[in-house]
Amino acid sequence: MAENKQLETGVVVKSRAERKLKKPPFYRVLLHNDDYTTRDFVVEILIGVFHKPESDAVQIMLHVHQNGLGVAGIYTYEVAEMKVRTVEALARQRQFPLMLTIEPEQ
Ligand code: TYC
Repeated sequence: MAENKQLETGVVVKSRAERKLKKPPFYRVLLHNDDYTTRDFVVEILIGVFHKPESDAVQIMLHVHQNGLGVAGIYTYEVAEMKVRTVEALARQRQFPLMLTIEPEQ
């Protein structure tokens, strides 16, 4: 890692390289609509994997169904990745083509 620079004032600043290397701390997990995954399954994973209350889960599912895309949750990259893998595994067991993606929050 690049070394921090100490100015004559005693103020420590990060190098441009170090600032640029830093990844955004939070990522959105996006749910994508499709014609085959059941509404019940989407609500089930929003409750079971994304820990949404049932009323929120139904709202998110309907939003995705109507708009094509929606946010299932916001997490650090590692947690977001694990949620996606978990849901993909559950969806494939049920033969659903459900798709999820991850994007930086800012
Ligand atoms: N469009 C699906 C249906 O009518 C429901 C659905 C909602 C599927 C959200 C995927 O991410 C999704 N059965």
